[in-house]
Amino acid sequence: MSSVIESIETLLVDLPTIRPHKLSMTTMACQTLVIVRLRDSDGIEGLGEGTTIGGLAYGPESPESIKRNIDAYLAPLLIGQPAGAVATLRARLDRHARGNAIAKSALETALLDAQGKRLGLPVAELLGGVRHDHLPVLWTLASGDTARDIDEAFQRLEQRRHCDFKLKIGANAVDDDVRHVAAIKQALGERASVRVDVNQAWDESTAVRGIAALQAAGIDLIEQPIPAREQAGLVRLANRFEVPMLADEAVADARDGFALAAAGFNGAYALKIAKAGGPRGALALAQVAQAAGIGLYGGTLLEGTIGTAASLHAWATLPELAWGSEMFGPLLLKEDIVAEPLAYGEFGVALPTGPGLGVALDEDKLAHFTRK
Ligand code: MUC
Ligand code: MG
Repeated sequence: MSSVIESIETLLVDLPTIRPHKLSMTTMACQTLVIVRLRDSDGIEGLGEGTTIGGLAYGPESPESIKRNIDAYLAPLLIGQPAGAVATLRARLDRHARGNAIAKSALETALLDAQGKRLGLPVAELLGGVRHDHLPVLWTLASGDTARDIDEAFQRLEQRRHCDFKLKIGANAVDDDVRHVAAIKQALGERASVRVDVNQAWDESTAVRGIAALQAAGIDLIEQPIPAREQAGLVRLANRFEVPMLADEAVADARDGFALAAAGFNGAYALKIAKAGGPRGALALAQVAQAAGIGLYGGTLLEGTIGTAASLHAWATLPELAWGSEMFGPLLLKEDIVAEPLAYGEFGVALPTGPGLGVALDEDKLAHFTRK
């Protein structure tokens, strides 16, 4: 008889960050991962991760709601079902539960990991096949201190870890933010690409002023300057400036991507498995973007190794990431819960090999960092 899903366990895992990470809406000193352990009747275990930023500061799902909603509503929809029917099971989750994209992403990841292990194939092979086994990864400078950010950037360049940098702005007055960004760009010069993420903090007129100054300072990409729902405003900004706009919170899945492209947006899209309800949904958005001639960027919600690996397996199948990726989440964490870390180097990261995600848990560390 074919394998069925026997149990789904969810764990809240609190990990300290290497330094405070300042975004427009919150400052993180710790990251909470929701780890999913899905066990099938043939003894195979699938791992998944659902992670967000700053409790409820980033979006409508918190780590606690992700865990609770999986336990109470989503897991019961999967228990007893055929384990390998990933597409059917994922559709079942959408039919019976609205929203909760991060929780669904964690479960889809666990289903894919288990199925890959069952078939002896990496998740990327289940998603269409590997086109790139080393992906570019930028670093986010967000210590809140200009001199410390410049030091950090030079360190990363010297280590050949990262050569593109994203700066988190929007928490301070625009003029202060522009001064901070321009100082970093001036210090790095042509050695690095410098981009900013405003995380929705500006209104449109503030954005016009801020973006004009950032463009003049040589910034390469402006991420989500205005609120997610102001799609018309984002289209206006994209058409007004030469420096491209990167839509992040404004574009979660393929439908959002279609609407924004149809409205005349000509920037780039940040793909995130967490926004799209899993790797498959993120790739569906990628296909819409490709059809519309919109460039892609591999995004993160600062996941740990499991969520980052799941994203890498998806991005590895794409023909091109015009803006690279930001799959650095594990590097922001002081501690990890996996046996082998991802292999970062040469300004990127290697796609993990081995069946499924290619990631194994370190049970001692997991037990130590799991919330009691
Ligand atoms: C975001 O909005 O892009 C990605 C990198 C980072 O530092 O925060 C995230 C979220
Ligand atoms: Mg962003």
